[in-house]
Amino acid sequence: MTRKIILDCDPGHDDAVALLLAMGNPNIDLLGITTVGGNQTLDKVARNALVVKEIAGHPEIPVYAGCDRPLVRPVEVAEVIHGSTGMDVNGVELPDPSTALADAHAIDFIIDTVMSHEPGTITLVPTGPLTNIAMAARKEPRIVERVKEVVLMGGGYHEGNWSPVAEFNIKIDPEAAHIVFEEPWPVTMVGLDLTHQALATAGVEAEIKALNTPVADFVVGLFGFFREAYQQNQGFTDPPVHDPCTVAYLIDPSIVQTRKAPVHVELAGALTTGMTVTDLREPADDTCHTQVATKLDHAGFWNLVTEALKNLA
Ligand SMILES: [Ca+2]
Repeated sequence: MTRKIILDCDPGHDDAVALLLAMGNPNIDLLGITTVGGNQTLDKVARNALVVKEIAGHPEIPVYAGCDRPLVRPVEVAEVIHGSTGMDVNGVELPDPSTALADAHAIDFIIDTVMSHEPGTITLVPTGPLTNIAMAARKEPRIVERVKEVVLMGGGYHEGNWSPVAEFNIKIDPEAAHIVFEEPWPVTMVGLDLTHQALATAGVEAEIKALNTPVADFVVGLFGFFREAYQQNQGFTDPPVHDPCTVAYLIDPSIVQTRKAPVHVELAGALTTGMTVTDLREPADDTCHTQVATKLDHAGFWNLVTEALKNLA
């Protein structure tokens, strides 16, 4: 069954891989790409999205720019992880995009798409701060009951990366995350507990390199920069490639195990602002509309990514 999705992202090395997986897998219908200020400023991540679809050979997919800052808090970018462009690569020259941004705001594209399709057919896949999604839900509240589900990369029930207990996407716009988690649509939190299992090991990289295509070279270049950044800043040997885990879950849910649990975002913590406080006490109440990703099938995940890259070649 083909899944119609909107990928709301801030590319971003792992966002780029999520986009490639979505464009290269036949079971995903990527209706549009919306961008949000996050890993880098909005102008940079929006341009990066244009570059990724160019490399993927899918210039027809529209890219919409969205919010350039969090709802309440000041702009904060992750330059130490993603570089000055937001998508720095090692050893590859990136093309200039031949397409321009679509002439509408990301929030309006999200609303118009959800309202013009049958209820329960559109899945939102945010892999950046949740600013656009929260704003869309506030501007047109009827999208909440029409969206099939929200499958987001962000948060974590035991792990943090932008603070001891908070993940970047949630930490920099916790008010937006609060809105998204509190609305009654089904939400799957693909957090750090899961994505830290999605390591781009030397073996994974060798397999992708062996594809010997421009798309594969791009991904190897992404991994090169990302690996060094994670070694220098986060104490990892291999970089965790967070964002495509969301798309992989939609393609094949057996690759990402989940469990139902209430999640609430801390907004007023002295030490814990942006924490996704997850109640893992069993059983979850029947009204619980949130679940968290727990365990990744590493081989199955990377197999999906590699197959998608083959399809894009
Ligand atoms: Ca991202």
